[in-house]
Amino acid sequence: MNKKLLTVLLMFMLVLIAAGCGGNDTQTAGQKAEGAKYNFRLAEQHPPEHPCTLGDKKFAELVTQRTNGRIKIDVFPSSQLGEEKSVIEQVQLGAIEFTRVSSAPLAEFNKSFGVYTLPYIFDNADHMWKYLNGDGQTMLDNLEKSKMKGLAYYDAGARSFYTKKPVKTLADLAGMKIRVQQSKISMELISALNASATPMPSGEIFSALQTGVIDGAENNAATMMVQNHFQIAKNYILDGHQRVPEVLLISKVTWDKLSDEDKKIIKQAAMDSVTTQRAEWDKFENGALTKIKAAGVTVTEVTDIKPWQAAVKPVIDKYRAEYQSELEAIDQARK
Ligand code: BDP
Repeated sequence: MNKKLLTVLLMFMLVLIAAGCGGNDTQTAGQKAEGAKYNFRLAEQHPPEHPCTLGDKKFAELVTQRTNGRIKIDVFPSSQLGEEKSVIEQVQLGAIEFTRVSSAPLAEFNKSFGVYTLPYIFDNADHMWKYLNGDGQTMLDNLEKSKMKGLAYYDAGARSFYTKKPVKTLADLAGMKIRVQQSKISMELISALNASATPMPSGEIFSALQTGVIDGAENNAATMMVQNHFQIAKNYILDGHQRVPEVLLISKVTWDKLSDEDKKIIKQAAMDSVTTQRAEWDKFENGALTKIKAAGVTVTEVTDIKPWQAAVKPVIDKYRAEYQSELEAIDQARK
């Protein structure tokens, strides 16, 4: 083979190699290629065994399967890519392509999600899912205004208080410093219960409980267990004050780059992963409650929830006008 031909052949091979492993995004500018290759990241706050992470992984697996390996999504659990608020900011910029976050911090970026932080608006999981699968879907689409696109909801059960000192009644909460999500309405809810709201990222709760910066926090049993909070907060009162759904989302920067075909695959895979997350959720949440009881946590059922609902009613009243259309649709979903 002569030298010239060899050089041409070598150059051709180099071009082929470059096209095959061109980093995150191998499509040329402006081209919404059906066949573009991508390697995306998904930020998850929970550890690998948590139902949310299992849902994320199912989603990633379906996308890879349905694109024959053309789109790869790596799930980064345990807050490896940062806490929720900072992850959302990075998703807005397109620096992180996907995340699963709680609606509460999301509300600071898109106000309508604040409706999910209002207390006792859903009677149970069925009521919530009826809304999420109906009008709740429009809220996912409206995230585009905030440089994101909601793909699907995941379950997060109901949030209840866990404390170092026993809380048997509403009055026992008075004066306690309670960690809340970084959300305005959640803070007002705590104040309405005469406790003192201390917002902080989830990853700081364990040491804040240990050092006495806070007297308690509130969450579902799954989070209380996976974050080891049950080792310090030995009292759990099942008041179920909020049902704050999780949201799986994609950066609008990323979304806009995708071909219509890829958009369809991604949306459908996200919706299909909900079945996995919800099935895992039910098992995991029940198991977590059993485990924390076995670990010596006193679990108190609330026999009469009315005084709790009455105490936080001013919070709903304050926001009723702002969330009128969402609240009406939530009421409708009860029928
Ligand atoms: C859990 C959510 C998680 C939140 C956490 C919190 O799954 O996304 O970060 O609550 O309280 O239930 O911050």
